[in-house]
Amino acid sequence: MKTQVAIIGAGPSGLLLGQILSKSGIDNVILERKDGDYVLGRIRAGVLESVTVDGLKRAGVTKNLEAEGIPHDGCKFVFNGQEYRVDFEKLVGRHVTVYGQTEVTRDLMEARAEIGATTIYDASNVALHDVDGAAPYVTYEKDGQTHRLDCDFIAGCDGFHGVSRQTIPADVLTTYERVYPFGWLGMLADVPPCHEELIYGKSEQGFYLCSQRSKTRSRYYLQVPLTEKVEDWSDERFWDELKSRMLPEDAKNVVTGPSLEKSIAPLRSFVTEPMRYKKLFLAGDAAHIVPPTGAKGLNLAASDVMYLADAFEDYYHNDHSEAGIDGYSARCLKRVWGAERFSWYMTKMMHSFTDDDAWDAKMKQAEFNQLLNSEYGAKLLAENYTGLPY
Ligand code: RFL
Ligand code: PHB
Repeated sequence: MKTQVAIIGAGPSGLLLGQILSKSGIDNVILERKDGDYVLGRIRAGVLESVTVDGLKRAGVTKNLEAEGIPHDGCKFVFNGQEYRVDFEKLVGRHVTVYGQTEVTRDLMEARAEIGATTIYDASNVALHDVDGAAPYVTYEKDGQTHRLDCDFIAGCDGFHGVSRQTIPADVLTTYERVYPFGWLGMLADVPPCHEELIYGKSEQGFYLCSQRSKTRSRYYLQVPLTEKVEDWSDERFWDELKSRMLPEDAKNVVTGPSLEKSIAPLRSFVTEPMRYKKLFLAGDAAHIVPPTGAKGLNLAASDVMYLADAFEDYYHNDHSEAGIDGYSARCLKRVWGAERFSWYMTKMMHSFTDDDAWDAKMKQAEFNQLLNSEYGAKLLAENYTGLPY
């Protein structure tokens, strides 16, 4: 088989890239190691910046988003008993859209099926070859047979544990990493949200987040030690712990019900530079990870993909111009580092670390006071949360 762009991974990065390229007349094939239902079963992001909405518009996949996405003009912070609403619209004239990653992925999968573009699910042992030569190709196994996909370029959209980044010689890459000493226990339930906007909270027992997917579906998170096991968290224990961390006036609005999903995610900051090696381009979680506190992971994936689509469009529609391709990594990394800083700052301010001392506690309070007391502080948070310039 031969294509112009081989895409590794059918997460949001790979599917969005594939759809934009197909709309632009650039042939592409996606290779995914899991099946479609597995990919859809991963419960992850819920907050879209306008750059992500623009990416979905560019891909022509906004019908459901327009009907079901909920614009949020602000969110609430609760810090050791004090509360503050960040009014995005008033402060920076922008909003975010609440719409789940599961729904984004489903919409992109359906749109890809409609145009008849090729996605090969259950592709095992995907291996990238000759990425530093003129004729790269990918091999994979499916139904007991080895197949070969020849291509001009490879887009590594295969997440943090994928094969693409590992294909790049170690001496070419520089990586930067912070691992946090706690995780987030997430729970999804078909109950109405406790508040019309998201609540990011820090209490004595740790961080909590009240998020939502729709008027009838809620997503909640609790900071937990990495030693916690999800089996030890009955629904009852989860609800009790959540309510005990919240302000009493918010806790009384929590509607409880059986969980649809519960899982623990570790928190990590990670960046690899550069994001391109010869014919291979990394996008999304394959190149960088942010802790979820800033709601940035999916949004960074979308901006990488838009830059990469620009680069391929420049190449294929502009006489094989390599300007976009050559500028890809630097263009992405500028935005990536901005989002890394914001996610790291939000994570530090809103979580209790086991080695926090009295000094750290005072610093966190002083950071929060900047939101309460300074319009500039609040504006900076609103600008970062709703999305840095694209
Ligand atoms: P994904 O989603 O990991 O998809 C990669 C795909 O590649 C496949 N794959 C391979 N395929 C073939 N061969 C191989 N060798 C392969 N290895 C892997 C995988 O099966 C998979 O299908 O990466 P992608 O597409 O870059 O998308 C990134 C986002 O998923 C991620 O950044 C966000 O979910 C992060 N995130 C959030 N981001 C936001 O913007 N807003 C949020 O509110 C938000 N909340 C979250 C989050 C992530 C979370 N977790 C679980 C880490 C909340 C949580 C709890
Ligand atoms: C979510 O709804 O899953 C969500 C929302 C905001 C975040 C992280 C996760 O910061």
